[in-house]
Amino acid sequence: MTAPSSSLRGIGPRPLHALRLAPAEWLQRVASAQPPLGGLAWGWAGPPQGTAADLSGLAPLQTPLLAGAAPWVDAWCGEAAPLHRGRNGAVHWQSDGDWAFGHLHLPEAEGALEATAYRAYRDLFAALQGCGCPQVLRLWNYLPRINADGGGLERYRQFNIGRQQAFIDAGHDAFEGAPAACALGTAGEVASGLSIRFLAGRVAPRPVDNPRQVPAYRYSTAYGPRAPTFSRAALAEAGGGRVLLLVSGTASIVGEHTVHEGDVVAQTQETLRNLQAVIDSAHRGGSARYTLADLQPTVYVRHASDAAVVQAVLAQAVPAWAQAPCVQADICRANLLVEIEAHAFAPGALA
Ligand code: 3EB
Repeated sequence: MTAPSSSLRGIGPRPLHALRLAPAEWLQRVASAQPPLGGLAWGWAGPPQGTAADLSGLAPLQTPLLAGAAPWVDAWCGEAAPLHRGRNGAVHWQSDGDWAFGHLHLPEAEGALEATAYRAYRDLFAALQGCGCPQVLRLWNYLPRINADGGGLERYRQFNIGRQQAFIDAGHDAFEGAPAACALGTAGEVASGLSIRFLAGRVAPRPVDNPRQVPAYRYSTAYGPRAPTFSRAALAEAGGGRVLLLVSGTASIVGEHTVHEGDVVAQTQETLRNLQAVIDSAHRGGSARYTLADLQPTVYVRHASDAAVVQAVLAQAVPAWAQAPCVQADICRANLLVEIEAHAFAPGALA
């Protein structure tokens, strides 16, 4: 059996941590007495399957790193052991009783992205019920050819239809209260399939909005027949008297429209203003305080050739981000050139 759940102990969750690790450090942790719940592997396929190290909660991404970037793993770790693991269809998860991290990969039949997204989320929600951590805090979505036409509708918009319907059918908030998320392209062909990772807990996070932007779940039909299902950010008590801020993919959108089309410098600057607005908004949700420099960012650029200028803008605005990890990926609107997601822990409590 696992350690007693903290609900029985009558106090908040045991601490959650996020660590950026080199692959060798990930392997050490997997072999340790306190293995990670899971992680996102960037530019690394993990150890060969079936080896002692196993993939242990690791979900490699098919998004290529920029030239010269070293592979890394974004690991999510609790402090309790042993972990319990489970599987529901394509969904795999590990949990310490307070936190769960999971992943799924579903191959896609040509022309069936909406159904694939629906099935992925239906199975994901079923897995959450079974794992004792029914509240999703953060979702990472990766799909091939995200901006391509999928038979009269952009593939990202098809994905949004299936995702929103699955939220509604499972009784999860598809509008106010939706989790933090991102949705990016992968380098593969359509058949390579939809990949989702998720972080979940026992307690629903507090959604955070961005007053500069229309909530994505209220986008007009100009951006597709069904709106994307995510909040701009989420706050969660993370144990140890800390609050975790999870910032969704953030881009150069004001109101609901893309601004600075074709200008990657201005898009990066607008994205920074949006990130600051999300932080300001998060401060109204409790006593934890964050600055841009506190955030652990992941930067996605549509064109690898833009990476240097984006990194220069970021390093000037936020010196702590001089080494921000930067990945090439298609972003979910064809006119967006850059997107930044982030998370941070700070001492405090929710209001
Ligand atoms: C935007 O603000 C940019 O569909 O889950 C950012 C974060 C975006 C999450 C998602 C999409 C998603 O609309 C795109």
